[in-house]
Amino acid sequence: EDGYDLWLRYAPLEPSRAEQVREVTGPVAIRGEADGTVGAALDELERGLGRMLGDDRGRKSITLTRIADLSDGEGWLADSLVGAPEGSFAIAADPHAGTVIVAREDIGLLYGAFALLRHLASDRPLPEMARTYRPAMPLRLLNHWDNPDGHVERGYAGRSIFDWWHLPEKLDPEMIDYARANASIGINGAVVNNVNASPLFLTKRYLPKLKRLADAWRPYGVRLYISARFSAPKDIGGLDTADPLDPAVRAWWRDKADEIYAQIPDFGGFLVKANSEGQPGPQDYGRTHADGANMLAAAIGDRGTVIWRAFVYSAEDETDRAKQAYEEFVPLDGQFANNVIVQVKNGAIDFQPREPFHPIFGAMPNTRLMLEAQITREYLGQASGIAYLAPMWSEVLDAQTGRAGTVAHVIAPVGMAGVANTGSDRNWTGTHFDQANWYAFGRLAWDPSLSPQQIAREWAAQTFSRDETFLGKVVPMMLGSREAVADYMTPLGLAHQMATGHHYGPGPWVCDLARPEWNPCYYHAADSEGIGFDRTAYGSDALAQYAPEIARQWADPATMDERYLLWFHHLEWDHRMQDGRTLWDAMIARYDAGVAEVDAMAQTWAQLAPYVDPARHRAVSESLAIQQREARWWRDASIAYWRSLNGLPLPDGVRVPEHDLDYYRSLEFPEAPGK
Ligand code: BDP
Repeated sequence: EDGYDLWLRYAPLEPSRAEQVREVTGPVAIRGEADGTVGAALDELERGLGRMLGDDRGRKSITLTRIADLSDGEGWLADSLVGAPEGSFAIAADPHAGTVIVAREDIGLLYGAFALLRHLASDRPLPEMARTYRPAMPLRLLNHWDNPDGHVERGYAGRSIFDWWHLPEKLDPEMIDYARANASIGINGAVVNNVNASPLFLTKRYLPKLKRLADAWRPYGVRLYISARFSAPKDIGGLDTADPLDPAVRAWWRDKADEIYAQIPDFGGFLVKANSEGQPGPQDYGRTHADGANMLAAAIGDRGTVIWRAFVYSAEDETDRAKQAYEEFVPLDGQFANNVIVQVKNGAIDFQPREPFHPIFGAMPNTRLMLEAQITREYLGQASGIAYLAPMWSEVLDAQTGRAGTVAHVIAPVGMAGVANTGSDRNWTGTHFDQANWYAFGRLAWDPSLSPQQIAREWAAQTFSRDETFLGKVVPMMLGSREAVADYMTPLGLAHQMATGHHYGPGPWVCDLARPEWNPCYYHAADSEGIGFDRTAYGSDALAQYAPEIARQWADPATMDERYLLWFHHLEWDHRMQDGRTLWDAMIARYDAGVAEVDAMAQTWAQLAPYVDPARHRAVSESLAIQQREARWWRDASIAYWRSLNGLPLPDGVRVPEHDLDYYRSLEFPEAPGK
């Protein structure tokens, strides 16, 4: 086993499970046409059932049928799909005929085939399978930060999976397996290039390459999008401006959109990072984000969507970085065209191990908002160890905005995007457990009410083993892994303590970079007296961007969720925590809890050798050994640095950092992937 098959391994079922399954399965039949998407569904069922059941497919049958192909008397099968969103499907158990998958669109039949296989491959009781399945939100996208030269920004799984060099003639078979994997979890679009966008993707030379991919993915319901460089009319169009109000610029984008749609009729649209971290944008011409987005939206018309990112902060702006996106975007609420979506990161800084939800959610009721999460682990250990991210995403999705329900509710009419963690590594994601993050992202985008526990369980059952003992140990291990990372890196609401540039390892001592908000010191604000970023009314007042009831709760360290403590408060080292301990003692306890959790994960995994093939077992063990070392390094370096400021003794019995601070400061990692 090398991990290539992801969660679509379809390992043979144990005899007892196979016998139960054969009571509800059998030969596969399709009513009506079986090309394209439905053909893919049939192929997948053949592959999956063949591997799980062997030649004996069961005593009943599996029938795929579009609503339009139902016969008289079968209407009841479609009742639950009336008004259901695109992609919905139902699985029905008919005591005589066996299992029926019904959908309005072909893509629903493909999703239904995958859901059926997932259910059979998991350890769930079979009768639970018969119900209606509806996606909670229409757009469930991956954002690839891949460059034309094959480098993946913040990618830790090798080179890009997209071979722009050899497209359009050569289509790697991986491109089909990629689409299958996405379809299996309901992902229905992919932005194929980095938000720090090369204008190449808008050139005539690239169009056939893009078309080849779009054609290959169409049967799987994966629409192709590109990141568009705002200055393209200048870069490649021969114009001397990219001003969004300039008629020549507007015409250039309209022609460009027409050119793309002529080749790719279901092209998804443009994703734009504008006026952020040096990227060009409408503000270069004194125009607003709305002016820029609406200009592109006019070019695309009702054929697709412009997704405009809200990840902005500026070098000149002295305002708390956490406040800047809200300040720039909320005043524009209601000014964006209908086919513009504003894509907002889960938190107000940047994909940290823990951030409170972004205050924009709920604050722009007249704008279509989409959530951006990061699947690749830029700030959570990158390519080592285990950090299962579903608990982090659920924390945000379930957060009450105090204005418009939960974040999941706010984004339900629009969607979710995840910065992909795929690469050329044989197992796609660098580590085997990072496959779970790709999987969990898709599952949560389909249904944010799924619990991280359920997702971990079904992923682990399909990926490794259905054995009850195995699942009983691996699932809790996954569930605790992200909290462990938050604890040993940035406990109690600390953020952005990672070393400069590559973000690998600790750098709390970094204070002298050109832009204040690039420095870890800016975020921890620690000195001999205390630590934390004061975002209360006495500090930056970022709290005021939240709904009053939430701001009130978080304004008081005695009532707030202490996991966000130092995000909002600057406190003395001897501040009393809710349980009576001092802040210093509590911080050390969290660092130690993180290290202990990683040790426990390694021990648990060692016990699971009997359930996992040797190659994957060893790979995970080695990865966990790296994480054990990194957890100690983070803890020790951080504690050594805080002690250099506060001079406090370590609580009794607490381990002294292995090295002195100078040692940790001197470490360099030229081999860590740069940007
Ligand atoms: C940060 C990354 C940077 C991205 C940026 C973004 O460090 O590489 O370009 O976000 O999202 O997390 O635009």
